[in-house]
Amino acid sequence: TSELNRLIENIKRKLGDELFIPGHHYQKEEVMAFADARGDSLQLAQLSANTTAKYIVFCGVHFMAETADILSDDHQAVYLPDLRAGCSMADMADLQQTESAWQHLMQMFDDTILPMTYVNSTAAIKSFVGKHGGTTVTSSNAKRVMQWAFTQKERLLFLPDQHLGRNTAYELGISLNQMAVWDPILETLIYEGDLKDIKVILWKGHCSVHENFTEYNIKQVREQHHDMSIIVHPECRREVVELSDYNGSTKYIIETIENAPSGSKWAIGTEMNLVKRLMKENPDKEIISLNPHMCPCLTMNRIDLPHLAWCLDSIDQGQPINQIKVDQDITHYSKVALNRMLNL
Ligand code: CIZ
Ligand code: SF4
Repeated sequence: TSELNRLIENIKRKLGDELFIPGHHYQKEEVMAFADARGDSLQLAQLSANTTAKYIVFCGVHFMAETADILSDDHQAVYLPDLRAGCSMADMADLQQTESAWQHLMQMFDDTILPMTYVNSTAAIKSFVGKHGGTTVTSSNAKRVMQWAFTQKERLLFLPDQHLGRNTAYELGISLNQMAVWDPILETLIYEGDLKDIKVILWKGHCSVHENFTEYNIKQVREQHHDMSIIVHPECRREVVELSDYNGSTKYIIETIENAPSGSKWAIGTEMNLVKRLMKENPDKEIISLNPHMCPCLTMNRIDLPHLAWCLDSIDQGQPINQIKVDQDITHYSKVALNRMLNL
């Protein structure tokens, strides 16, 4: 390990400003130690677009590296240290399924739907959405963007995270019986009641990390720690968000914990590496994971020291591996969707 550390340090020193290493909040500590910036997926993609670095070695998952490639210039290249670092949520909506769903839904609802996608989705889905007048959203701006979307069309198709979609719509005053779920495997719309009442169609996808926080976990914390506040990410199920004290994006969770009074107690419902880091950086507060099993994101954790070293070494040797290059047409329409959001 110390050898790998030295190798990485040497390459970083040698490449200087030519190299930029963004590190997502869910990355392991051993990787984060070498990150030039920390952030959520969109912040990191925007930082990648603003740096002049030639090599962007993205420590995060595949869709984030794609977004960095989409927003950065032609003379920059984005690399992902381990190509197996995907995202199970993003994988729950592929282009073929989405096009087929769109055909069905357009027949059912005429031309009254606007598609929107959480940034946690493949570039192909962002591009589909961009082509059809829609936009991307993040967990920080989901409410504002959804409000805008309703000025465009009567109803929305929200990809790929049903929970962020449901939680956001609910907070905007849309009731659960005005929401339907599209099941891409069965190719059916799951709903009760009258089609014309439906305002939001939720894609049946979820985050396999955030789905692990349950009502039972909340009950346990309430019983065992009477003065503890519970804060969760809106990728958690509606029931869990409902029973929590606070919910919001990664940025919101970090800021809330950092600004909380010394001695305050928190159970956090989000990815393990971030919870661990918050524990370490806020020793004056009592912090636990809402789920005692901690909930790591397995694909985020595939980026480790050996993969980072391997990737940097390949760049140093002049034969870079694992470049993430989004095709031109997809880049164009993904940018349309991303810019609609960024300009709001
Ligand atoms: O769950 C994730 O992967 C999140 C919150 C990503 C991001 O930074 O938007
Ligand atoms: Fe995907 Fe969930 Fe992992 Fe984020 S935490 S990368 S949404 S599986």
